[in-house]
Amino acid sequence: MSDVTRKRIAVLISGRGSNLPSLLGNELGGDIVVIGSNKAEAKGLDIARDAGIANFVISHKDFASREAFDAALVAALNEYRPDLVVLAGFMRITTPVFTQAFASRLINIHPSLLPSFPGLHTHARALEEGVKLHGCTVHFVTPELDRGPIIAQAAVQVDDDDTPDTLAAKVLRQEHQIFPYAVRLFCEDRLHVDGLRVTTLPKSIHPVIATGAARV
Ligand code: NHR
Ligand code: GAR
Repeated sequence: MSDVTRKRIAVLISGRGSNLPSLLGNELGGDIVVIGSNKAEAKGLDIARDAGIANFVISHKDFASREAFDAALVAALNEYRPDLVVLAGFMRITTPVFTQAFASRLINIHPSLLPSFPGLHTHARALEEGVKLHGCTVHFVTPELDRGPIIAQAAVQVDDDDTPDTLAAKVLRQEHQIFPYAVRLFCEDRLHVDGLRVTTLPKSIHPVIATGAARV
């Protein structure tokens, strides 16, 4: 894909950044131009530094309201002109100040099979509820928490001896498969959203190639 069509991707994290290696190590049809965190101690920032990717920290603790924090985050991200903003283990609930700024170009990975288990502590809750299948979801972010249109999901089996930690590890392996896949579909302009339903358009011939072929 030519540089003109490659998307500029911004990623937000809060912790280890366990999804970053899979995003950095797969062809996304776009480039990660910046990685931001709301926590200065986030280990994922080291991954950004090691990869030579621009990075920033904006601590939510420095702001009096969620809206003020979100406005600062929007301003910081906009400096990098992102086509897509990816929440990859970002742990702050955002307000409409944030979701409207990046509407239709904001996605999140959530560690459950949504709409089951929105919010936090998903693995412990899945075990408590006794579900036999658990998993992860990549979805567009809307103002309503963990309720946006679903792009991709993967399921794992819950075994009798699973603990929240073993389940989290199993789910993470799936996250590393579906997250780059979903980002790539977005970057290739192949996602069509109709209400809560996302359908995947077939890979189209690049317009430049199509024009060239027509001239032959
Ligand atoms: N913002 C909106 N508007 N909509 C979504 O769907 C969002 C979002 C922001 C983050 C990620 C989400 C997840 O995948 C996400 C989706 C944080 C919390 C939370 O309760 C819940 C869900 C998600 C992220 N955070 C606490 C808060 O008060 C702080 C917890 C902490 O710092 O550890 O913001 O799970
Ligand atoms: C992943 O399981 C991701 O789905 C989840 O955090 C893990 C990554 O965290 N995201 C959320 O729970 C969002 N609220 P890490 O970056 O610390 O490895």
